[in-house]
Amino acid sequence: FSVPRLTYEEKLKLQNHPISKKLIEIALSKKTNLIASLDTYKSEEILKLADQIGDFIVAIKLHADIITDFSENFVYELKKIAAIKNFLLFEDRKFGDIGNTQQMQFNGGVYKISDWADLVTSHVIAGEESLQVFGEEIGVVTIAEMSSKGTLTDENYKSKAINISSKMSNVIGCVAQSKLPPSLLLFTPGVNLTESEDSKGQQFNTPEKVFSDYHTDFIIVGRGIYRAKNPEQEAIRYKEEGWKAYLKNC
Ligand code: S5P
Repeated sequence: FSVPRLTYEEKLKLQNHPISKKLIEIALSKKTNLIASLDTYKSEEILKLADQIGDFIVAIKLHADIITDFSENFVYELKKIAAIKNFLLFEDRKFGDIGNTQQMQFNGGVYKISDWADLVTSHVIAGEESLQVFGEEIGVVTIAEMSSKGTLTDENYKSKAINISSKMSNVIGCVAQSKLPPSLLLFTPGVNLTESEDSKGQQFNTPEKVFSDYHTDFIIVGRGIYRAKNPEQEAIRYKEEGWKAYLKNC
């Protein structure tokens, strides 16, 4: 897409969904475009990290099914920290089934995602109607393109996923590794300041690269923060690098 880079203020005017508005408002007020992916096993560890890094992020992304001791109390405590520190909760469920099954996975089971998540990820593999089941309150972020080596999300898949995403009023943006139409927010994982890959197919870029080349809106950082000796210090570093890269490229 040969579109000019928009500022967050300009992007805010294009948003119709309360969650996308909220995300951009948080970004502007805290001067951060960082989403921390806290992919750790223990709820206590996630709560501790959330408290340490909450001031420097727009959202915490979780994989609820990684957590060994997931509980209603954990959700309660995490929501408390999110309210105090002003960030959103993003469940990276990557739904990928027919609408009826996705609806049950979204509302039921152990995690009751619809009770607490502000945002969820979903594949678009099952087509447009499968996304309707998430309703209008949650911000849906579709997976248009993956960061890993050999992913099947080629240009054809990606453009179809983007087309569907643009049509759906509950979809606020996409996970991708390239530019999107300006009405969709771009979330880019695979961001790391020191590593270029892992041993399991992940490919990393720097914040500068994803802002200059992809015009991303939000960087998603996992191991770069939660695996660091000092996660708070690294969250500050990614926050500053991400904001600097945004200002330089807008
Ligand atoms: O294409 C993708 C999509 C996602 S949501 N590539 C990804 O890496 N992710 C997620 O982002 C992945 O599931 C993980 O939670 C996070 C990246 O973590 P990191 O440790 O590699 O930074």
